[in-house]
Amino acid sequence: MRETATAQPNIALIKYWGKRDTELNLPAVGSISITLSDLFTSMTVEFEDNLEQDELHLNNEQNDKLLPRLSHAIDIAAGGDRPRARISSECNFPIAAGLASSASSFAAVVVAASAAMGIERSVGELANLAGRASGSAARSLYGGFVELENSGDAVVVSELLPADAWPLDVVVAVTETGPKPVGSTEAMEISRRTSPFYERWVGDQADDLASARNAIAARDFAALASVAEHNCLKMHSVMWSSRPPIVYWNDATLACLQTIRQLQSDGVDVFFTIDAGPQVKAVCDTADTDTVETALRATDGVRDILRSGLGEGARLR
Ligand code: 2P0
Repeated sequence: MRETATAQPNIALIKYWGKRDTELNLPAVGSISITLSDLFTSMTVEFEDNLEQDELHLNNEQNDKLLPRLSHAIDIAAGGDRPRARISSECNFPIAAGLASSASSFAAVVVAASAAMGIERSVGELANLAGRASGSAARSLYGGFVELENSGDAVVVSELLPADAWPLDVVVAVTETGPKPVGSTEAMEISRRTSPFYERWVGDQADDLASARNAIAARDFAALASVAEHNCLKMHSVMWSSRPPIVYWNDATLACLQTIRQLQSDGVDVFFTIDAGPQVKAVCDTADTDTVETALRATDGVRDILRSGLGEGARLR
């Protein structure tokens, strides 16, 4: 009745923003991501008949704030009539700041809870359960380059290319360490209801997915850079044009984009992407990682740098 699973966050290159079914948490658009190797969340789930309610310890401290969503994820994996669970989590990077901590947490908790209940499930089934807890978590069940297809009543997630087939690095410029002003779940609904660009965003996603899929198959860095930056800025345009506006960026976010533009004009293979937070993720050729890190470290307002390669999907430890 006790199992531990580990999962890494993933960074979307073609973004998920908006839901077509909030009840089942089904995304309105497909997405393509890369799973990281060096940032991780480990989750231990222990079911205990004598426990009155679920308990969560995050990095050895009791945490009641994240407990409701994790309890819900365990209900999804183990059923609502399950015994109560003692959950303990370790995470080696800042949570709730747009670093995809929810993806790795929910992927790991669904794998650990299923195993602790003795239920054997395929990776595809686990991805669907993780996705019901948090859309982006479905992608962290797989390693390398991952596509989530949005079709029917379930999501279909698959590996486009394994991590070692095209070694890229991600340099994260941390520009703010506190929690974000509005969570993605709520922000997506605001965008769906109010942004005049939302329908166009959903309608154009298939083209961006096809471009990214082709670029990944051909390992064409320039093509992937072009569609990933375009898709990211389009998602943020939807956010900015929502009412109230959803603006996750700060001064340093924009300064990092300028640094990356300069690196690109110096011939460095690097592109940016930004999620529901102010951090900038620079994706680069592994030969250029030190150059990218040095430039981002020297950028005004950058507080910290995290580096990662590409890694594998969620698994039992
Ligand atoms: C993504 N994001 O594709 C996009 C890009 C943020 C910006 O998926 O409501 O935590 O739990 O399904 O997965 C963040 O949203 O949202 C996200 P829910 P989730 O990575």
